[in-house]
Formats: sequence, structure tokens, C-alpha cells
Amino acid sequence: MKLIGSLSSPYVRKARIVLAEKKLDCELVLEDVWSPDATIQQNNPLGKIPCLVMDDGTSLFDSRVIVEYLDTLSPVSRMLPAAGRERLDVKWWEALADGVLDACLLMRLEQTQRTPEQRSQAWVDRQHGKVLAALPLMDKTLGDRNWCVGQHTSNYTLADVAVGCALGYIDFRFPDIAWRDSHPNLVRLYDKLSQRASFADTVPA
Ligand SMILES: N[C@@H](CCC(=O)N[C@@H](CS)C(=O)NCC(=O)O)C(=O)O
Repeated sequence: MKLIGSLSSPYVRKARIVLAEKKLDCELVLEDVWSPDATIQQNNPLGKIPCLVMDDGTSLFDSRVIVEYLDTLSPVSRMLPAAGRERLDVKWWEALADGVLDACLLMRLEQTQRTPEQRSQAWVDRQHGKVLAALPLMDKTLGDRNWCVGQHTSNYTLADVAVGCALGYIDFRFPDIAWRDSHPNLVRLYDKLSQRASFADTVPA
């Protein structure tokens, strides 16, 4: 199987981290979706990365679908609990972290894909407000626990991966959002995640 993606996309990073944690082999095929020569739509009509092309040629898209599939491929490092409240909690965190990413991406696209005349500060402010509202909720919900979901030290899950990717993307593209200043629990989590090889090897570039 191969993963079509880029080294800067936080959604691709989610999939790459899950591949690494689960020790799955997968070729990364780099694609610039914004280039006029992009061929991503041959595999994903939506023109977005990540896109996982399975060995039978079937394409999977949207990072959430991809990581859920990857988790079924090996029992190593379960990323999603099989069922129940903890599975729901992981999905809750992933939706919140991905929502932060969606807002950040919309702010970024305003800078990179629109002319100065087309740009709307009101739109940027709206997205910025979502990020600023989500971070305290994440920090408070995490509290003093080791990981986003569950009480035990072994409960490293996709929730932590998704939150780590969101925080890493803020650092990468929006260093002015000084999230460390007022979110000590997220800082603690992020520092711990950054020490994992899967995170260190996929720092956005
Ligand atoms: N919800 C999707 C979002 C994917 C996404 O928006 N990827 C960006 C790159 S970071 C992209 O390919 N954008 C191209 C476009 O919107 O046309 C996911 O989780 O995979």
C-alpha cells in the first residue's frame, strides 16, 4: 500500500504516525495538491491528502477513515478501543483536534490561496476564535491525566496522536498562537509526545 501525502500536512502526519506506531510498511508518495500538475484526483476525486492506496488499488481518503483502517491491520499499538465509552472519547478528541486543524487550514489558505483583495479578516478572526476556544477545552479535559483517554499509563491512543498533530501544526504555521502560555496540561502532553520516534520523525517540513 502507499500513502499519498506531503511532509507539511497535519492530516497526513496523523496517518504517518499511526503507520509508525503500528510498525506498518507503507510507501509515502509525495504530492503537491496545489500544483497545476497534481494527479491526486486520479485517486481521490476530492483532491485532498492523505489518500491511502491499498494493494488492490482501492483508495481510502480522509485521515479519520485511513487511521481507522490502519488500526485493523495489526494488533500492535491499538490506537482505537474496540467499542464503548473509551472509543467514543477517542473519536471526540479526534474530532476536536481535527476541527482545530480545519480552522488553521482555512486561515492558512486565506494567506496562500487568495489574493490580498479576496482576503477577509473577519473570516480569519472567525477561524482563529475556534482555535482559541478549543485549546482551553482540551487542556481542561486532559487535566492531570497521562493521556487524553483512560486512566492508565498504557492508554496512548489516536486521541493523543490527533492532539499532537494539531499542536504541532500550530507551532509550524501559527507560532504567534502562544498556546504554551496558558495550557500547561497540553504542554506536558506535547513534550511527552515529541519524544516518541513517530512524532520526531514526522515533524512538519
Ligand atoms: N478531513 C480531511 C482533510 C484533508 C485536507 O484538507 N488536506 C489538505 C492538505 S493539509 C488538502 O489536501 N487540501 C487540498 C484541497 O483542499 O483542495 C482529512 O482528515 O484527511
